[in-house]
Amino acid sequence: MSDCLFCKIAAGEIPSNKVYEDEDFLAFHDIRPIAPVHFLIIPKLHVASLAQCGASHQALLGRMLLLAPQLAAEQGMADGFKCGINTGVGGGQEVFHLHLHVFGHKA
Ligand code: DGP
Repeated sequence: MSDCLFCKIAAGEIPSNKVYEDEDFLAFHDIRPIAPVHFLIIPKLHVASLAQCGASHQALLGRMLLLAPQLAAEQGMADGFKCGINTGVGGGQEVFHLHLHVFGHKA
């Protein structure tokens, strides 16, 4: 989507502090961290929010979730981490491109 901030980050049109990238996902540090380590995992496919996901997104969601422990460990959160998906205006979502917050402290 041409006017989506995270699509522009995924396309490299807006710079980000990258944590991980593959064909389908990008992870980058949050610009307003709420913990010493705080990054976002996004699918490159534009999906506005978790509420817009259906059965066709099942594999995408599974792969996105499974990236969290892998990347958290790589970022030094050996003791554990928190995850969140803010969903919809009422859920505090500000950027309407699906993203998984992963945050915590280095062990
Ligand atoms: P939310 O939609 O409320 O789940 O959170 C969106 C998050 O995205 C928020 O924690 C701040 C982060 N964010 C917003 N704009 C940018 C940006 O341009 N670059 C980066 N790295 N993070 C951003």
